[in-house]
Amino acid sequence: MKQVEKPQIDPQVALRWYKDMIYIRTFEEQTERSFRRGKIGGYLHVYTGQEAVVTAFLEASRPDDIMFTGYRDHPHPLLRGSDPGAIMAELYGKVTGVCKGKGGSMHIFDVSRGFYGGYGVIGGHIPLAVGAAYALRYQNTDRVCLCFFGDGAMNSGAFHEPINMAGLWGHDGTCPVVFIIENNLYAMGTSVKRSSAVTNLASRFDQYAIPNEQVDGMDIFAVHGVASRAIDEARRTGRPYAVEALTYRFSGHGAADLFQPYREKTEVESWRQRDPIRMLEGRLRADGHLTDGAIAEIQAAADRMVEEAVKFAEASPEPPAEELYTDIYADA
Ligand SMILES: Cc1ncc(C[n+]2csc(CCOP(=O)(O)OP(=O)(O)O)c2C)c(N)n1
Ligand SMILES: [Mg+2]
Repeated sequence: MKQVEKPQIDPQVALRWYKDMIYIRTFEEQTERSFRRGKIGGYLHVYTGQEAVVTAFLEASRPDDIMFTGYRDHPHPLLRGSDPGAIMAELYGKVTGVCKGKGGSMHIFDVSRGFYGGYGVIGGHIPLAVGAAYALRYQNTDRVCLCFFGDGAMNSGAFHEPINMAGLWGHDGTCPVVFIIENNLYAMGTSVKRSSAVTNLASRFDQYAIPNEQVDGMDIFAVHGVASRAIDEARRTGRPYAVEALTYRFSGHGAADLFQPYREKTEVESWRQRDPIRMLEGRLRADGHLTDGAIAEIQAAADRMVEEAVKFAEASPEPPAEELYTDIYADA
């Protein structure tokens, strides 16, 4: 892996990252509790462990840039400012949800924040993101598209066709998309080693003429450095760029994956030593920018926001039956 420079970041900015990561982890931990209490139905996949990736990429992007991801999709809109109550209500299937309770955990969508979903079909959003990136240039803007996906998605057919087109359109400067591979080592219970002929996933983009690099996905400073470079490059040139973030998920694949027979507890423990939140916390503490008191306050503020979101979701009504017939067809 290429060593990245660690620029001196303004401590106020690093503190904001810290608060953001605490916020999204607290939200995710609450969703797991709500799922176990039967309040959230269907599927639930949380982002715990991977926080540095989305936080750094969103920090490096502009608010008018757009993004797509798979089904670990709660943090993206939350960090772009979507109302946490509306996101929680969506998971609860309530009418006040950001998609009126019809999407659920895997299909969050908030176009007002540039968030184009939230997809349950593995790799299915990659062609959409490539098309959207093309549209951004076609409309003469300098906005870019961020497309997050997992290591498993790279072995789907839906990966190769759009990546080829992105590389091709990139020759003309008409595809400003940044592909963010979140390599958390597993696709459900299957490890990268057991499923990928080439395990340096970034290098696969060489075949499509797309510049690429790997980064330590647990170190937010490193991710932010690479993210800034990749996004600036895509914006400036209109060409795609790929970043493989080496990360890890601390929870099971989904809420039903309790026993995790495909990995050793010691492996999870050793990755927890590199928890992205604790790593940033350690650095901020060592530099004198964070005290025990401040940590407790930040956690309490996140707890309050999430508690409010739960109260709102619980108090909200179910969608009425007529809602089954709305939002089915787009108005031409
Ligand atoms: C087209 C398709 N095939 C299979 C599945 C079943 N499936 C759900 S999650 C998953 C693994 C995806 O792993 P990865 O892309 O690494 O994402 P992660 O869960 O690690 O974030 C699979 C195969 C699916 N949802 N869609
Ligand atoms: Mg994975």
